[in-house]
Amino acid sequence: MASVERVGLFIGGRWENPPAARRFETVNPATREPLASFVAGTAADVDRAVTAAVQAFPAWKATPAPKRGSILLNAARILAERKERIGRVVTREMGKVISEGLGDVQEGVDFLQYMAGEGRRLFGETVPSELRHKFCLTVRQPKGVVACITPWNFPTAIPNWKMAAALISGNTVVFKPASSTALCGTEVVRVYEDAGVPPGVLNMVTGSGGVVGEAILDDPRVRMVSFTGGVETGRQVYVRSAQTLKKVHLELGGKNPILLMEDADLGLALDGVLFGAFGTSGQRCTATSRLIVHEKVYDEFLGRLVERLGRFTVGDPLDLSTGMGPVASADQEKKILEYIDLGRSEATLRYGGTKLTGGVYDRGYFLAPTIFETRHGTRISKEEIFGPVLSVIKVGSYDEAVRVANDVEYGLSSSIYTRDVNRAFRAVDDLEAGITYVNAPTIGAEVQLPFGGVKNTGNGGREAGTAAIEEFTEVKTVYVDFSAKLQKAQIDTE
Ligand code: UN1
Repeated sequence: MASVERVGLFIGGRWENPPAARRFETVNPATREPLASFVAGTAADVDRAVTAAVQAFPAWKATPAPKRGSILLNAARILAERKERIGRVVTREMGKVISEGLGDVQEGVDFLQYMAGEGRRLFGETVPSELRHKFCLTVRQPKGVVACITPWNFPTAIPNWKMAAALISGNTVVFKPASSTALCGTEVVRVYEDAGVPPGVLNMVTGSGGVVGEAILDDPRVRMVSFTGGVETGRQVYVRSAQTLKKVHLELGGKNPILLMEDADLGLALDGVLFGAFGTSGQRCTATSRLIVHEKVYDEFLGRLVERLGRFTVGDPLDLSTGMGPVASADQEKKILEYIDLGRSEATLRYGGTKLTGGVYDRGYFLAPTIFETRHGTRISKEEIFGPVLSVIKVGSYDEAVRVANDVEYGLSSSIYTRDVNRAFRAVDDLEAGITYVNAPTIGAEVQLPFGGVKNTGNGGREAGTAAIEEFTEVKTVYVDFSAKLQKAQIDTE
């Protein structure tokens, strides 16, 4: 432990590194080398972080939103300057290939720039009154202290999504990054600190969900929690937050389909399926985990897909020629291999299905990209695996494809490949998902549009775009009566 960087908690603008604190380390999933060590925060640490956020709130709320925006613009610039270095930290700590590590950071830069501009909007509404000489409008106000609890799969992008939206809205933040990517979370916090976010406005407490997460959820001073992660944890976050009547924003799982129709451009679809299913080793909420293929092109497409996978490289994620890196952790590897075993018993393995061994593979958590041919209804075709495992399902028609696509508990992203414009627009209507792509895979959301899903993917919220502002603000309704007399709504009806 001596050789790795020792990161502290960030509370009230100070990095705290109590020598006696319990600590944990993050590990490079490609090599199992330790990267950095972190404080395993306690309930008392959370209490101090929330107190710091409460104390910083009035001044931050009173800071004009365009001024808050200029601080976020500084953060965007600093993050862009550090993109190469932090992109490598993403790859080393989480395992996604370097082009995607850089993309993770870029998504934060984009979002900070976008949210900086929101500082000059934060629009309310003006609405006519039913009475004379009365003016009605709404303004957006911050909620107070909000908590951002983020996952390991987009370890810099998602903290930026949540924190930039929270901060431009005038909230103060307690941030708990995923434990396995705490260095990425730390890098983001350092950017905000260097950009001039005042002490106490952003606080980071590292540590476990069971200790730090629960202390955050139980604190009545935290008015909102924004959580991205698995559906089971999301459900626990929701239930636990009910005690303090927090607003809960949840982004949970997906079982995202590509519908491949018989008239599709198969070459285009091939690139899309490979990127959608095996990008980030399939560890995106938006990953393509189901390929629903029209029977007329099924054999041809599957043959081409398997042939392409034969030339797909798995290996060192820092190497620019690598197609897919390791999965993110030993836990991930174990869970995915269990699903692969299940798949062998209930479906036909068409490609991969193994842990890779020998050479660099023995140092990390490397799995082969895996394809199962299956009928709709098997567990691998319906449950979120969160790994490089694609279920391929044959259908006889567009209507059957939609029925299969919709018959899962999730509804985050979806896609159709077709050249028929009518069918493309019908899919936009028919697919039960928060996002539908036409002739593009299920991944690749842009920050200026709302992001989120239906059914068990969440509880109705959206992040990114202006939707994020709605999530992180309260609406205040203002009535200004300039008639100089008492006017009674609903009673003075003449
Ligand atoms: C996630 O998988 O949790 O659309 C977020 C995408 C990325 C964001 C994914 N821009 O795949």
